[in-house]
Amino acid sequence: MNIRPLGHTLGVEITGVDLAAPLADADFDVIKDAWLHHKVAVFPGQTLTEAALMQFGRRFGELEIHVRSTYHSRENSEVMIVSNKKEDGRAIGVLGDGEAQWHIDQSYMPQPTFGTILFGQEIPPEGGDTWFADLATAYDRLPPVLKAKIEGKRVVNSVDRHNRRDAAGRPDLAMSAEQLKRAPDSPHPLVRTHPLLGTRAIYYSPSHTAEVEGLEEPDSQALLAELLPHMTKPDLIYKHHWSVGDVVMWDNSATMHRRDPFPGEYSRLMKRVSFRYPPEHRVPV
Ligand SMILES: O=C(O)CCC(=O)C(=O)O
Ligand SMILES: [Fe+2]
Repeated sequence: MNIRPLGHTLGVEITGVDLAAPLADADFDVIKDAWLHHKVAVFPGQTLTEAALMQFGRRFGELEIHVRSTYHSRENSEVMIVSNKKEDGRAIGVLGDGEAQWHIDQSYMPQPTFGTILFGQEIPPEGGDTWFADLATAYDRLPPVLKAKIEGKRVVNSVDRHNRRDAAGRPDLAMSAEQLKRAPDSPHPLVRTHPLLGTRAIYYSPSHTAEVEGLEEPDSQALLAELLPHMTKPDLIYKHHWSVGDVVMWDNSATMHRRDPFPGEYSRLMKRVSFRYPPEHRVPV
């Protein structure tokens, strides 16, 4: 295996490994360690069936069944389709060809997801880049006054409010009452401690964080607006330009991500699994 850092503070490229083949424990440990310490890991040139993708994901933890069940793969409910492709006039995947704004995956769940693994199966020639921001380094670098201001604060994350706000003309975002029951408004700490590393990171998901608890609405929005520029400084970003066969995985305890739009005449097809924290670490602290 060859391991090469990609960004200033986050991102690592790992080559010389076939993720579809059974991974020796020692190789898996090297991969997990590199991923955790660099927050985003990129594995170019992979060929993965859904079964192989699930098998790789399961090495890290129990696979999550995404609440947006409309976009589960037809073969495996653990696999989510992220795509603009249509079959019989119906979207087979979530997100279409539009922008996906900054967010932390499933931060709106009572027990958010740990890592997300995305496999690029069909990639447009332009657009659709995925940007990652390092929220642990962002936290470390906050001005002391702002750090003190957010210490001990909690936020409410709400996919329902996100859907209502952003779903105009986006039928892919709509969720049923049944799905919303699994994803009720969820309070979480605004600064979280990484369950395995002990490091701290800002835990603000711009798409999903509706308010800071205990603050009047204008103060709540002002605090979140004050934080955001510290989370998106250019040297905290790794931007991934996709090639077919790329596997990219990220740690939702220490990063957020967004995706560029791409021209709708091209097809983009990604297969996605995500995995849960160990049982004792499922609720962020
Ligand atoms: O389409 C992408 O590149 C990212 C999609 C995304 O946000 C996700 O899979 O969680
Ligand atoms: Fe995401």
